[in-house]
Order: sequence, then C-alpha cells, then structure tokens
Amino acid sequence: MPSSPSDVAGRTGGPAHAFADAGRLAGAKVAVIGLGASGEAATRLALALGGSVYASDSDPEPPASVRLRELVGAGAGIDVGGHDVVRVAHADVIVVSPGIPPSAPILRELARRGRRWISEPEFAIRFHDGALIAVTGTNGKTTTSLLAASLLESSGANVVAGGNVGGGLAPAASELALRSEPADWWVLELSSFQLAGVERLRPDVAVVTNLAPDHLDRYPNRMAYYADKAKLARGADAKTRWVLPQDDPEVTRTFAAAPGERHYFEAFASASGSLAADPASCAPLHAFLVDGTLHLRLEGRSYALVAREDLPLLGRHNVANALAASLAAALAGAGVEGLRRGLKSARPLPHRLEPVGECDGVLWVNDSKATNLAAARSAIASMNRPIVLIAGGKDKGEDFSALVRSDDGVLAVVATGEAGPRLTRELAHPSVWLETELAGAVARARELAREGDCVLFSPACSSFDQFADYGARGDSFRSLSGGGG
Ligand code: UMA
Repeated sequence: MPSSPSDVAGRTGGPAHAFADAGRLAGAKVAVIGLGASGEAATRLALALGGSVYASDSDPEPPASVRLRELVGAGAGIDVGGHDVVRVAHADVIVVSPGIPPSAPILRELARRGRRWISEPEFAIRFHDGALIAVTGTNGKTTTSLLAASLLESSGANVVAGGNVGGGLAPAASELALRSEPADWWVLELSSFQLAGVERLRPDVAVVTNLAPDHLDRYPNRMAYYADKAKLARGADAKTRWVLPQDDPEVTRTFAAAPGERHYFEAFASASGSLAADPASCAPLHAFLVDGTLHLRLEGRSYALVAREDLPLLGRHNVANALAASLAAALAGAGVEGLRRGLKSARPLPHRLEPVGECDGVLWVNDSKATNLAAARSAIASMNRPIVLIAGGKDKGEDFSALVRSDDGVLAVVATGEAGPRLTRELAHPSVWLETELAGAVARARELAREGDCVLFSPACSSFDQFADYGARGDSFRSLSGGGG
C-alpha cells in the first residue's frame, strides 16, 4: 500500500533538474523574486546550497526587511524597491513568490525574454529526498495537510508539514529543505498561486479537497483558477495515488486526465453515489461516513475509524477533511490504530470554525479563514444553532446573493468592510445590518444574538481591506468578542 520514501527519484524535471541530481547549487546563479516568507526561505536555502543568490522585492520595506542585513552577510545580493531585470534574467534558476501575479511587470518582462520561472515549493522539493503528499483544493487545505501529517506521526512516521499553510502554523517549503534532520515524508499545502509556477512536481500522494470559485481578483474567471490547480497533475505518473472527493464535479472534470490511481472520500453520501453502498465501483482504498462513523475501506474490508461525535472538529466539511487526511495518511503507510488515535486527538485550528467562547448561552465562532463564498457557505451549513452571521472584508468579486439561503437558520447578517455595501444590496435576507468596522459589527451581533444562538464570523472575503491577513482579522474578532463575554 504505501510507497517507500526511496521511490521518488526523478520527482522534478525542467531546466534546473541538474541541480537536484547534484544535490547542491554549487555556484549556480539563483534569482529570488519577492522577500516575503517564501522568498526569504528560498534565499536562505539557495545560499545554504552554495548558490550565488540575487533576491529582490518591489516594496522598499518587504516583510523580510529586518533580516536583510543577515541575508547580505550570508552572501546574497539584495535589492528592495525594485528588481534588476537583467540580473534576474541572467540567473540559472528564477524562483518566484506566490503572491506575485503573472501580470506583474517583472514577470511580464521575463516572459517577453522567454525566461521561465518556478514557484518556491517546487524549488524546495528539488532538495527533498523523501516522499511527498501534496494537498490542494479551494477550502480545507490547511486542516487536511496538518491533520494528514499528524495522523502519519501518530503511526510513527517521520513527517513534516509546510507550504502555503502560513499563520505561524507551519513553515514555507524551503524551510523544510533547510532542516538538518531530513524527514521521510513532506506534507505540502499548495495554493493555486504556487501551482501556477510548477513545471514538473511529482507527488506520491496528491490530495484535492474540493474546487469552487476563488481568487477572482487575480484570475479572469474560475476556469483560469482551476487551470492553475490542474498543474498538480503535470508531474503525476502511473504511480501517483490521488485522493479525490467522490462528488465534486469540478474536481472530477479538472483532474479527469491525470495519470495515477484514484481513491475517493465521501462525507456527504447521496443515494446515487455512496461509496459505502457500492464498494465494487471503487479503488482498493477509500474513506466515507456511514451511520455517523468515519470509515476506511481497504481491499474490500471496512474499518470504523471514529464516531463523528468523537472527532473534535466542528462542521460537516471537517468530516470531509478528516476523511481525505485519513486516506492520504493510509496511502503513506499509516495504520488503522494510528489513524484512530490521531483523529480522536485532532484539535481545531485557529480561525477555522474555532469556538472562541460562550456567554449567556451564545456561542462565538471565529472562522476568519473563510475568505471565499464556498468556505463561508460550508460554515453556515455546518452550524446546528440559529446564526447571527458577520461577513465582509475585501471584495473579491463573488456573487453574494448565494451566501445565505432561506433554510440556513441565519437570523441576521451583519455586513462589514469594503464588501459591506455590496453585501447589503445583494443579500436576499430580511435582517441585514451594515457596520463599517469589525468592532461595530461585533457590537451589533452581540445585540442581535439570544440564548441558544451562535455568532459566526465567516467573512466570505479576504482580509486585506482592513487587516494584514486573515490571522490578524481573526485575532481581532477573538479579542473584540471577549471570548463571548
Ligand atoms: N512583490 C515583488 N514584485 C512584484 C509584486 C510583489 O517583489 O511585482 C513582492 C511583495 O512586495 C511581497 C512579495 O513579493 O513582499 C510577495 O510575497 P507573497 O505575497 O508571496 O507572500 P509570502 O510572505 O511569501 O507568503 C506566501 C503565501 N502568500 C500568498 O500566496 C499570498 C503564504 O500563504 C504562504 O504561507 C507563504 O508564502 C509560505 O509558503 C498565505 C496565503 O494567504 C497563507 N495564501 C493564499 C490563500 O491561502 O488563499 C494563496
């Protein structure tokens, strides 16, 4: 069942493959574009491997600016406030930070000169001799990645997690490659921005949680966004094991041509498509929820993993995440007992349906990570109490009319942030309130909620209108709510 970590030779290809074969960068010229978390980590990695590094950022004060002196001391050439395009174009390898869109002037100029670049995780993975679980999807990537890693760990595997995760929960991929004790398994969360710059990255286990429109402020339409997600399959081959949702038509279509063996998870069984009811139609290993218990079916035999009520994570979509993580971990060699232990001790991650307190019978839930409509919809559908919803933030152009449905049990919506006015116009709900700032929205929600209700902060928008990121926004909600008090 599991692939061995040694079974991953030739994971990457493309122009820089020779460096991976040598295992070092030995004098090669490496250009790193962007000095955020990923650019800084890639710079450190390239320096550690003996590369001659030029790193630059268009911002005069990028996130890494306090450590620039250290990077220069270690031998990097650094520019802030702009990029020396000639120097970048002459590098052997160009590593690009995920937040830089292909429309950025530096990338347009490199494209005009016929230069290709790679994303930071692909750069890092070239220096990892072990095996890889790569996790993408629109929502649930972080929970699934971290849970898969902890389930593997519960089974005694030597595993680390990183990639897009952020929020201080796990490092950039390049930081994993810098560790002195190499791990047998990496679990990498990969965003569409990171996959955009992937040439040939070969996961041993590739997980897609789900697909729904997102990042429409960077992509012209959802198909362009899905096309970047589909690059996860670029380096896949017959040995790649896929972990896919049974009932997600966008995932099925997007990955239809991907080579490899398919394994399915199903948290929302429909009468027509249940893995539990139809074992013959499926791959040798899959995961599903039946009679309130998460199950794994391995070569025709079913194993009960954990009862839904014993999984310490709120929300139905977390059942899907737990099934996907269990399947990925099982494909990587985790045993049933390890999975059971790991699932029972799973902890909610900050900002993802995180209960932050209960006061006067009102439960306060921080779901700041719900930065798109689909994530907020999942959260709303997951609650088993009447909801006072706080939503809004940076407007990414999604259709808000679909945010709340009449049978959701939403009592009132408090719209806030840049998207607040459009939310109030588009939401078909009898009780919509507008508050410019989050503080006002929390105060309004406190007035509206009654005993037995919950106040759900699930913004359906990114945070960049008023906050540095979703973490800062969630921290602010947590402290404004006073733990519900
Ligand atoms: N920049 C240039 N030139 C340009 C444009 C931008 O130099 O023309 C600079 C910016 O000034 C900035 C840097 O490039 O300093 C871009 O940094 P970045 O936005 O890529 O941020 P990092 O700090 O490197 O963080 C990235 C991910 N951020 C994004 O994809 C936006 C982090 O994901 C990730 O944790 C980190 O790499 C390590 O892998 C965060 C995220 O919000 C959590 N991701 C999005 C999501 O999950 O929805 C995709």
